Amino acid sequence: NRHRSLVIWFTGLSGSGKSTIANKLEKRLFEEDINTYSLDGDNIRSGLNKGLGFSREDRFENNRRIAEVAKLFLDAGMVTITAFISPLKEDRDQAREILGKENFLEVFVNTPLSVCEKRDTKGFYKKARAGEIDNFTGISSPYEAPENPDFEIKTIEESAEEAVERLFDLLQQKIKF
Ligand code: GGZ
Repeated sequence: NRHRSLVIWFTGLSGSGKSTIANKLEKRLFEEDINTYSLDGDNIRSGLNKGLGFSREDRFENNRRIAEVAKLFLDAGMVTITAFISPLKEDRDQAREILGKENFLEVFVNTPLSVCEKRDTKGFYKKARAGEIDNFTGISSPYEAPENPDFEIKTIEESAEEAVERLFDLLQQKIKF
């Protein structure tokens, strides 16, 4: 079951649903025998990028290294999913440049800040509002929404399952030889 490689670059606020959707997508691709791998905070910020925080410079370096690692996976023939906030247009553009625009699919998980804050699954927003976390995206650090994403998911209008099916349909065309 041969296929092209591709990087599916998710962007969205903390709590927007990136990981949930990325995990379901990974499962869906795996079921179709597509070689896939996900990069996320659990396997990148805890290892390769341990020591990087959330300042402008550290986020830049976090995103740059993620793009470089994704490039290696791309060379290895994988359909690679990245699930990081990647809040700045400049950093996402750099990732697109590193990977080559034909290999890069920007997916905007568009959940309003008010909804992410209301969910507050990890209690981060509450802490950020209380000033207990600095540079928190959406509260005390900017999030620049993509103006022209390759794919957009509005999680208040669409379930994760529906979004994954829609995305999978697009990917089938993108990755077939
Ligand atoms: C944003 C933070 C922060 C600050 C810790 N700002 O909901 P989470 O917990 O699991 O996802 C967030 C994650 C963001 O890391 P990324 O590598 O995706 O960010 S970036 O692309 O901007 O480099 C959140 C947690 O880390 N977290 N402090 N200050 N998110």
